[in-house]
Amino acid sequence: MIMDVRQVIKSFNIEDPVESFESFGGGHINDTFLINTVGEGRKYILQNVNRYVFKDIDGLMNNISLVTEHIHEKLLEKKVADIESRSLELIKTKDNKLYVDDEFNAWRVFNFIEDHVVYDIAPNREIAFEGARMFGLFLNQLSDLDPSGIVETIPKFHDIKFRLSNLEAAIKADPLKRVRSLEKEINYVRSRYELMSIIQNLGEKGLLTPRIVHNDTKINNVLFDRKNNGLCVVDLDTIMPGYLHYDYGDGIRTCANTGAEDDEDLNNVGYDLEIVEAFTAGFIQSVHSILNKTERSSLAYAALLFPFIMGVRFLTDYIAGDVYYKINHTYHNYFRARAQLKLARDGEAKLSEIQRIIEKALKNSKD
Ligand code: ADP
Ligand code: GN1
Ligand code: MG
Repeated sequence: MIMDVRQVIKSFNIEDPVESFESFGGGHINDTFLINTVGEGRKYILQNVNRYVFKDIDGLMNNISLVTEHIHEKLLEKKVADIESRSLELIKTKDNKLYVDDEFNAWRVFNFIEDHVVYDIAPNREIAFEGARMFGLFLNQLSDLDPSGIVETIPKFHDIKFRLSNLEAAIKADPLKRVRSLEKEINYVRSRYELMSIIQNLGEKGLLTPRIVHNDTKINNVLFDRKNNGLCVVDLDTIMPGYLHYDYGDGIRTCANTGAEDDEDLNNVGYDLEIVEAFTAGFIQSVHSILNKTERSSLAYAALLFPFIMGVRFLTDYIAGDVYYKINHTYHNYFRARAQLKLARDGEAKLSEIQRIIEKALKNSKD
Protein backbone atom coordinates (compact mmCIF):
# COMPACT_ATOMS: atom_id res chain seq x y z
CA MET A 1 0.00 0.00 0.00
CA ILE A 2 1.28 3.48 -0.81
CA MET A 3 0.95 5.85 2.16
CA ASP A 4 -0.04 9.50 1.84
CA VAL A 5 1.78 12.21 3.77
CA ARG A 6 -0.87 12.41 6.53
CA GLN A 7 -0.63 8.67 7.15
CA VAL A 8 3.15 8.86 7.16
CA ILE A 9 3.17 11.66 9.74
CA LYS A 10 0.96 9.58 12.04
CA SER A 11 3.62 6.84 12.14
CA PHE A 12 6.18 9.09 13.88
CA ASN A 13 6.62 10.07 17.51
CA ILE A 14 5.41 13.63 17.08
CA GLU A 15 4.05 14.91 20.40
CA ASP A 16 1.78 17.83 19.43
CA PRO A 17 -1.15 17.44 17.03
CA VAL A 18 -0.16 18.23 13.44
CA GLU A 19 -1.80 21.31 11.95
CA SER A 20 -0.43 21.37 8.40
CA PHE A 21 2.47 20.44 6.16
CA GLU A 22 4.01 22.16 3.14
CA SER A 23 6.77 21.55 0.59
CA PHE A 24 10.06 22.98 1.78
CA GLY A 25 13.60 23.70 0.49
CA GLY A 26 14.98 23.21 -3.00
CA GLY A 27 17.20 20.11 -3.24
CA HIS A 28 17.68 18.09 -6.45
CA ILE A 29 17.16 14.70 -4.82
CA ASN A 30 14.69 14.30 -1.93
CA ASP A 31 11.18 15.68 -1.35
CA THR A 32 11.19 17.78 1.80
CA PHE A 33 8.16 18.95 3.83
CA LEU A 34 7.82 21.21 6.83
CA ILE A 35 5.38 19.89 9.42
CA ASN A 36 3.63 22.52 11.57
CA THR A 37 2.04 21.44 14.82
CA VAL A 38 -0.74 23.41 16.52
CA GLY A 39 -0.06 26.59 18.48
CA GLU A 40 3.53 27.11 19.58
CA GLY A 41 4.35 23.39 19.16
CA ARG A 42 7.58 22.12 17.65
CA LYS A 43 8.07 21.96 13.89
CA TYR A 44 9.58 19.03 12.04
CA ILE A 45 11.16 18.22 8.69
CA LEU A 46 9.72 15.22 6.86
CA GLN A 47 11.68 13.82 3.93
CA ASN A 48 10.86 11.27 1.31
CA VAL A 49 14.26 9.77 0.50
CA ASN A 50 14.83 9.21 -3.20
CA ARG A 51 14.85 5.42 -3.58
CA TYR A 52 16.03 5.56 -7.18
CA VAL A 53 19.22 7.25 -5.96
CA PHE A 54 19.61 5.49 -2.61
CA LYS A 55 19.14 1.72 -2.76
CA ASP A 56 20.29 0.81 0.76
CA ILE A 57 17.90 2.80 2.97
CA ASP A 58 18.73 0.74 6.07
CA GLY A 59 22.45 1.46 5.66
CA LEU A 60 21.78 5.13 4.90
CA MET A 61 19.54 5.66 7.94
CA ASN A 62 21.94 3.80 10.17
CA ASN A 63 24.79 6.06 8.96
CA ILE A 64 22.73 9.15 9.80
CA SER A 65 21.82 7.80 13.20
CA LEU A 66 25.48 7.02 14.08
CA VAL A 67 26.70 10.40 12.85
CA THR A 68 23.99 12.55 14.45
CA GLU A 69 24.36 10.79 17.81
CA HIS A 70 28.15 11.16 17.69
CA ILE A 71 27.87 14.89 16.98
CA HIS A 72 25.23 15.26 19.69
CA GLU A 73 27.60 13.72 22.24
CA LYS A 74 30.43 16.02 21.13
CA LEU A 75 28.20 19.06 21.63
CA LEU A 76 27.12 17.79 25.06
CA GLU A 77 30.78 17.23 26.06
CA LYS A 78 31.56 20.80 25.00
CA LYS A 79 28.50 22.06 26.90
CA VAL A 80 27.33 23.89 23.77
CA ALA A 81 24.17 25.92 24.35
CA ASP A 82 21.23 25.47 22.03
CA ILE A 83 22.05 21.92 20.99
CA GLU A 84 18.69 21.38 19.27
CA SER A 85 19.55 24.17 16.77
CA ARG A 86 23.04 22.85 16.20
CA SER A 87 22.48 19.21 15.38
CA LEU A 88 20.01 17.08 13.52
CA GLU A 89 18.04 14.63 15.59
CA LEU A 90 16.17 11.74 14.00
CA ILE A 91 12.64 11.44 15.35
CA LYS A 92 11.85 7.75 15.54
CA THR A 93 8.62 6.06 14.52
CA LYS A 94 6.07 4.96 17.11
CA ASP A 95 7.51 1.45 16.85
CA ASN A 96 11.03 2.77 17.44
CA LYS A 97 12.32 2.58 13.85
CA LEU A 98 14.41 5.16 12.01
CA TYR A 99 12.03 5.44 9.03
CA VAL A 100 8.80 4.12 7.50
CA ASP A 101 8.47 2.86 3.96
CA ASP A 102 6.13 1.51 1.36
CA GLU A 103 6.76 0.06 -2.06
CA PHE A 104 8.09 3.32 -3.55
CA ASN A 105 8.98 5.66 -0.69
CA ALA A 106 11.04 5.82 2.48
CA TRP A 107 10.16 8.58 4.94
CA ARG A 108 12.07 10.02 7.89
CA VAL A 109 11.61 12.92 10.27
CA PHE A 110 14.11 15.38 11.80
CA ASN A 111 13.78 18.20 14.29
CA PHE A 112 13.23 21.47 12.39
CA ILE A 113 16.03 23.98 12.88
CA GLU A 114 14.09 27.20 13.48
CA ASP A 115 14.91 30.63 12.10
CA HIS A 116 17.57 29.47 9.73
CA VAL A 117 18.81 31.03 6.52
CA VAL A 118 20.32 29.13 3.56
CA TYR A 119 22.40 30.45 0.65
CA ASP A 120 22.76 28.87 -2.80
CA ILE A 121 25.84 30.95 -3.55
CA ALA A 122 27.88 32.67 -0.84
CA PRO A 123 26.94 36.35 -1.04
CA ASN A 124 30.13 37.47 0.70
CA ARG A 125 33.40 36.31 2.24
CA GLU A 126 32.05 36.07 5.78
CA ILE A 127 29.46 33.50 4.76
CA ALA A 128 31.98 31.54 2.68
CA PHE A 129 34.32 31.44 5.70
CA GLU A 130 31.60 30.42 8.11
CA GLY A 131 30.07 27.76 5.83
CA ALA A 132 33.48 26.22 5.25
CA ARG A 133 34.28 26.36 8.96
CA MET A 134 31.06 24.39 9.56
CA PHE A 135 31.89 21.73 6.97
CA GLY A 136 35.42 21.46 8.36
CA LEU A 137 34.07 21.21 11.90
CA PHE A 138 31.76 18.44 10.76
CA LEU A 139 34.77 16.48 9.40
CA ASN A 140 36.72 17.16 12.54
CA GLN A 141 33.86 16.00 14.79
CA LEU A 142 33.67 12.75 12.82
CA SER A 143 37.42 12.12 12.75
CA ASP A 144 37.20 9.90 15.86
CA LEU A 145 34.02 8.00 14.89
CA ASP A 146 34.71 4.35 14.02
CA PRO A 147 34.33 4.22 10.21
CA SER A 148 33.60 0.48 10.15
CA GLY A 149 29.89 1.08 10.83
CA ILE A 150 29.50 3.59 7.99
CA VAL A 151 28.37 2.12 4.65
CA GLU A 152 28.69 3.48 1.11
CA THR A 153 25.18 4.75 0.40
CA ILE A 154 26.01 5.25 -3.28
CA PRO A 155 28.86 2.96 -4.27
CA LYS A 156 31.85 4.75 -5.88
CA PHE A 157 30.04 8.10 -5.48
CA HIS A 158 33.11 10.28 -6.04
CA ASP A 159 35.22 7.72 -7.89
CA ILE A 160 36.15 9.70 -11.02
CA LYS A 161 37.29 6.62 -12.94
CA PHE A 162 33.88 5.03 -12.33
CA ARG A 163 32.07 8.25 -13.33
CA LEU A 164 34.09 8.44 -16.55
CA SER A 165 33.29 4.83 -17.37
CA ASN A 166 29.58 5.59 -16.81
CA LEU A 167 29.88 8.50 -19.22
CA GLU A 168 31.50 6.27 -21.85
CA ALA A 169 28.69 3.72 -21.40
CA ALA A 170 26.06 6.45 -21.85
CA ILE A 171 27.87 7.75 -24.96
CA LYS A 172 27.82 4.25 -26.42
CA ALA A 173 24.11 3.72 -25.70
CA ASP A 174 23.09 7.29 -26.70
CA PRO A 175 19.36 6.56 -26.33
CA LEU A 176 18.14 10.04 -27.40
CA LYS A 177 20.85 10.71 -30.01
CA ARG A 178 22.16 13.62 -27.97
CA VAL A 179 25.85 12.74 -28.30
CA ARG A 180 26.32 14.32 -31.76
CA SER A 181 25.87 17.82 -30.32
CA LEU A 182 28.30 17.29 -27.44
CA GLU A 183 31.65 16.87 -29.22
CA LYS A 184 33.31 19.83 -27.47
CA GLU A 185 32.36 18.75 -23.96
CA ILE A 186 33.21 15.08 -24.55
CA ASN A 187 36.64 15.91 -26.03
CA TYR A 188 37.49 18.11 -23.06
CA VAL A 189 36.45 15.42 -20.57
CA ARG A 190 38.44 12.71 -22.37
CA SER A 191 41.57 14.88 -22.44
CA ARG A 192 41.62 15.32 -18.65
CA TYR A 193 41.60 11.71 -17.44
CA GLU A 194 45.11 11.83 -15.88
CA LEU A 195 44.82 15.28 -14.32
CA MET A 196 41.47 14.53 -12.72
CA SER A 197 42.67 11.16 -11.38
CA ILE A 198 45.48 12.67 -9.26
CA ILE A 199 43.54 12.64 -5.96
CA GLN A 200 42.16 9.16 -6.48
CA ASN A 201 45.61 7.81 -7.38
CA LEU A 202 47.08 9.28 -4.18
CA GLY A 203 44.27 7.63 -2.21
CA GLU A 204 44.85 4.29 -3.91
CA LYS A 205 48.53 4.53 -2.95
CA GLY A 206 47.49 4.94 0.71
CA LEU A 207 48.74 8.53 0.95
CA LEU A 208 45.42 10.12 1.97
CA THR A 209 43.67 9.34 5.26
CA PRO A 210 40.38 7.50 4.67
CA ARG A 211 37.74 9.50 6.53
CA ILE A 212 34.02 9.79 7.08
CA VAL A 213 33.05 12.68 4.82
CA HIS A 214 29.86 14.56 4.03
CA ASN A 215 30.18 14.33 0.22
CA ASP A 216 27.60 17.02 -0.61
CA THR A 217 29.05 20.23 0.78
CA LYS A 218 27.00 22.67 -1.25
CA ILE A 219 26.76 25.89 0.72
CA ASN A 220 22.96 25.37 0.86
CA ASN A 221 23.57 22.36 3.07
CA VAL A 222 24.67 24.64 5.92
CA LEU A 223 21.95 26.34 7.94
CA PHE A 224 22.90 29.80 9.29
CA ASP A 225 21.22 31.87 11.97
CA ARG A 226 19.99 35.39 11.23
CA LYS A 227 23.34 36.85 12.26
CA ASN A 228 25.05 34.50 9.77
CA ASN A 229 26.64 32.25 12.34
CA GLY A 230 26.71 28.64 11.17
CA LEU A 231 24.16 26.50 12.98
CA CYS A 232 24.14 23.05 11.52
CA VAL A 233 25.18 20.92 8.54
CA VAL A 234 22.25 19.08 6.88
CA ASP A 235 21.69 16.64 3.99
CA LEU A 236 23.45 13.65 5.50
CA ASP A 237 22.44 11.00 2.94
CA THR A 238 25.81 10.91 1.24
CA ILE A 239 27.94 10.57 4.35
CA MET A 240 30.36 7.82 3.41
CA PRO A 241 33.98 6.83 3.64
CA GLY A 242 36.04 9.14 1.40
CA TYR A 243 38.77 11.78 1.35
CA LEU A 244 38.63 15.21 2.86
CA HIS A 245 39.27 16.67 -0.61
CA TYR A 246 35.71 15.81 -1.53
CA ASP A 247 34.24 18.19 1.03
CA TYR A 248 36.67 20.98 0.24
CA GLY A 249 36.18 20.54 -3.52
CA ASP A 250 32.39 20.41 -3.57
CA GLY A 251 32.32 23.33 -1.14
CA ILE A 252 34.30 25.77 -3.24
CA ARG A 253 32.66 24.51 -6.43
CA THR A 254 29.32 25.79 -5.18
CA CYS A 255 30.35 28.63 -2.95
CA ALA A 256 33.04 30.39 -4.97
CA ASN A 257 31.51 30.19 -8.45
CA THR A 258 30.63 33.66 -9.76
CA GLY A 259 27.86 32.06 -11.80
CA ALA A 260 25.08 29.61 -11.04
CA GLU A 261 25.56 25.85 -11.13
CA ASP A 262 23.45 25.76 -14.31
CA ASP A 263 24.43 29.15 -15.73
CA GLU A 264 23.56 29.46 -19.41
CA ASP A 265 25.98 32.35 -19.81
CA LEU A 266 29.45 30.86 -19.48
CA ASN A 267 30.95 34.33 -19.06
CA ASN A 268 29.42 34.37 -15.59
CA VAL A 269 31.13 31.14 -14.54
CA GLY A 270 34.50 31.09 -12.80
CA TYR A 271 36.24 31.00 -9.44
CA ASP A 272 36.10 34.16 -7.38
CA LEU A 273 39.51 33.98 -5.69
CA GLU A 274 38.44 36.19 -2.80
CA ILE A 275 35.69 33.73 -1.97
CA VAL A 276 38.07 30.80 -2.52
CA GLU A 277 40.40 32.45 -0.01
CA ALA A 278 37.65 32.94 2.58
CA PHE A 279 36.26 29.42 2.12
CA THR A 280 39.74 27.93 2.35
CA ALA A 281 40.56 29.88 5.52
CA GLY A 282 37.36 28.68 7.23
CA PHE A 283 37.84 25.08 6.16
CA ILE A 284 41.51 24.94 7.14
CA GLN A 285 40.78 26.56 10.50
CA SER A 286 38.61 23.56 11.36
CA VAL A 287 40.71 20.76 9.83
CA HIS A 288 44.35 21.81 9.94
CA SER A 289 45.05 19.73 13.03
CA ILE A 290 43.92 16.48 11.34
CA LEU A 291 45.56 16.95 7.90
CA ASN A 292 48.47 14.81 6.76
CA LYS A 293 51.29 16.00 4.51
CA THR A 294 49.87 14.69 1.23
CA GLU A 295 46.42 16.03 2.05
CA ARG A 296 47.98 19.46 2.49
CA SER A 297 49.93 19.38 -0.75
CA SER A 298 47.16 17.92 -2.93
CA LEU A 299 44.08 19.78 -1.65
CA ALA A 300 44.11 22.33 -4.50
CA TYR A 301 43.37 19.64 -7.10
CA ALA A 302 39.93 19.27 -5.52
CA ALA A 303 39.03 22.68 -7.02
CA LEU A 304 39.42 21.13 -10.49
CA LEU A 305 38.10 17.68 -9.72
CA PHE A 306 34.74 18.68 -8.24
CA PRO A 307 33.34 20.84 -11.02
CA PHE A 308 34.75 18.25 -13.41
CA ILE A 309 33.08 15.29 -11.70
CA MET A 310 29.75 17.15 -11.54
CA GLY A 311 30.14 18.13 -15.19
CA VAL A 312 30.69 14.46 -16.03
CA ARG A 313 27.66 13.39 -13.96
CA PHE A 314 25.35 16.04 -15.48
CA LEU A 315 26.58 15.22 -18.99
CA THR A 316 26.03 11.50 -18.41
CA ASP A 317 22.49 12.17 -17.18
CA TYR A 318 21.75 14.42 -20.16
CA ILE A 319 22.91 11.72 -22.58
CA ALA A 320 21.05 8.99 -20.65
CA GLY A 321 17.78 10.96 -20.89
CA ASP A 322 17.63 12.80 -17.53
CA VAL A 323 16.98 9.80 -15.34
CA TYR A 324 18.81 10.95 -12.19
CA TYR A 325 18.59 14.68 -11.48
CA LYS A 326 15.35 16.62 -11.27
CA ILE A 327 15.29 19.00 -14.27
CA ASN A 328 13.34 22.18 -15.02
CA HIS A 329 13.61 22.00 -18.83
CA THR A 330 14.95 19.75 -21.62
CA TYR A 331 18.46 21.23 -21.70
CA HIS A 332 18.88 21.65 -17.97
CA ASN A 333 21.43 18.89 -17.50
CA TYR A 334 23.29 20.08 -20.59
CA PHE A 335 23.58 23.64 -19.23
CA ARG A 336 24.61 22.30 -15.84
CA ALA A 337 27.31 20.14 -17.46
CA ARG A 338 28.61 22.97 -19.63
CA ALA A 339 28.82 25.38 -16.70
CA GLN A 340 30.57 22.88 -14.45
CA LEU A 341 33.13 21.97 -17.12
CA LYS A 342 33.81 25.68 -17.62
CA LEU A 343 34.45 25.99 -13.88
CA ALA A 344 36.84 23.01 -14.03
CA ARG A 345 38.78 24.75 -16.81
CA ASP A 346 38.89 27.92 -14.76
CA GLY A 347 40.18 25.88 -11.81
CA GLU A 348 42.98 24.61 -14.04
CA ALA A 349 43.92 28.17 -15.00
CA LYS A 350 43.90 29.29 -11.36
CA LEU A 351 45.49 26.18 -9.85
CA SER A 352 48.73 27.80 -8.71
CA GLU A 353 46.84 30.71 -7.13
CA ILE A 354 44.54 28.28 -5.27
CA GLN A 355 47.63 26.37 -4.15
CA ARG A 356 49.09 29.60 -2.72
CA ILE A 357 45.81 30.40 -0.96
CA ILE A 358 45.85 26.97 0.72
CA GLU A 359 49.50 27.35 1.81
CA LYS A 360 48.73 30.75 3.31
CA ALA A 361 45.73 29.38 5.23
CA LEU A 362 47.83 26.50 6.55
CA LYS A 363 50.54 28.90 7.69
CA ASN A 364 47.99 31.13 9.46
CA SER A 365 46.41 28.17 11.23
CA LYS A 366 49.56 26.81 12.89
CA ASP A 367 48.88 26.07 16.59
P1 ADP B 1 18.19 17.55 -0.68
O1 ADP B 1 19.00 16.29 -0.60
O2 ADP B 1 17.00 17.35 -1.55
O3 ADP B 1 19.03 18.73 -1.01
P2 ADP B 1 18.15 18.53 2.10
O4 ADP B 1 18.26 17.54 3.22
O5 ADP B 1 19.35 19.35 1.81
O6 ADP B 1 17.57 17.77 0.80
O7 ADP B 1 16.95 19.51 2.46
C1 ADP B 1 16.52 20.53 1.58
C2 ADP B 1 16.41 21.85 2.33
O8 ADP B 1 15.49 21.70 3.43
C3 ADP B 1 17.71 22.36 2.98
O9 ADP B 1 18.48 23.12 2.10
C4 ADP B 1 17.17 23.19 4.15
O10 ADP B 1 16.78 24.47 3.71
C5 ADP B 1 15.92 22.44 4.56
N1 ADP B 1 16.17 21.51 5.70
C6 ADP B 1 16.59 20.22 5.64
N2 ADP B 1 16.66 19.70 6.87
C7 ADP B 1 16.28 20.66 7.75
C8 ADP B 1 16.11 20.75 9.18
N3 ADP B 1 16.32 19.69 9.96
N4 ADP B 1 15.70 21.93 9.71
C9 ADP B 1 15.45 22.98 8.92
N5 ADP B 1 15.56 22.97 7.58
C10 ADP B 1 15.96 21.84 6.99
C1 GN1 C 1 22.69 16.55 -5.61
O1 GN1 C 1 20.80 16.55 -2.91
P1 GN1 C 1 21.44 17.75 -3.51
O2 GN1 C 1 20.59 18.52 -4.45
O3 GN1 C 1 22.08 18.61 -2.42
C2 GN1 C 1 23.72 15.40 -5.66
C3 GN1 C 1 25.11 15.93 -5.41
C4 GN1 C 1 25.44 16.98 -6.47
C5 GN1 C 1 24.35 18.04 -6.48
C6 GN1 C 1 24.57 18.98 -7.62
C7 GN1 C 1 22.88 12.18 -3.94
O4 GN1 C 1 22.71 17.16 -4.34
O5 GN1 C 1 26.06 14.89 -5.51
O6 GN1 C 1 26.63 17.62 -6.13
O7 GN1 C 1 23.02 17.50 -6.59
N1 GN1 C 1 23.37 14.39 -4.66
C8 GN1 C 1 23.31 13.10 -5.00
O8 GN1 C 1 23.84 20.13 -7.41
O9 GN1 C 1 23.56 12.67 -6.14
MG1 MG D 1 20.60 19.71 0.06
